[in-house]
Amino acid sequence: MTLPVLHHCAGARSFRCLWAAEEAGMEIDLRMWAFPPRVFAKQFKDINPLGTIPAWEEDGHLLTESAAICQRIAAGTQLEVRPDEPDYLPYLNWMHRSDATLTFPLTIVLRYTRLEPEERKLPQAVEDYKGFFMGRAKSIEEALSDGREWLTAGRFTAADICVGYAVHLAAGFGFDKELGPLTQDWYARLKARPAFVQSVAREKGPS
Ligand SMILES: N[C@@H](CCC(=O)N[C@@H](CS)C(=O)NCC(=O)O)C(=O)O
Repeated sequence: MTLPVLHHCAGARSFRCLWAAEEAGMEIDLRMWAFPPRVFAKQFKDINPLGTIPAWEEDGHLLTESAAICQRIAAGTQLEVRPDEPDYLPYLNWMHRSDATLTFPLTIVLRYTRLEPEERKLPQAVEDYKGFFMGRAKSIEEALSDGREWLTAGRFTAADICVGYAVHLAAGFGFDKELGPLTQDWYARLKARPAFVQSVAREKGPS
């Protein structure tokens, strides 16, 4: 049997997929690349012409959207919220919000703090897009304000993984400390999950 292949860079959005696979107990063929592969491994474009991470190969198909890959991994497990469940629609919305609305502003922060050379750094863009993220992240605090432990369906799902990664990325810039208390507690619960810890260890590789 050929395992699905996950192309991953440590800390990149593909972490969602690695973590989801660990949570689901799904065996994958993990291939690590230096970030960004567009620069460090030109041959990566032969796998994913977009040059982006993640890339997921399965049954002759290529998936390049981290949330879609998580949705695929979650299918048939407790990580998915099925269409016949009451929280199916909020689940879908969180899955898409996780990248399009929450991760996007952080990529501007990442680019103009860490990836560009000194002369191309843009403090104004960093401040503005941090503001975008912080404003949009209030939706997480609001969702948790009724005492719920996880975002949807009364259990941990792929929505927690996908949105959790955005908060994890924000934490890399120290923004987590400025998030609401419920969001901070939820993020602490996410980081304490054995599959999260295992995924961090796995992306680091054998020590
Ligand atoms: N919407 C896509 C975005 C993929 C994406 O832009 N990935 C980033 C890494 S987190 C990337 O590959 N950036 C490097 C580049 O564009 O060269 C997803 O959710 O997977």
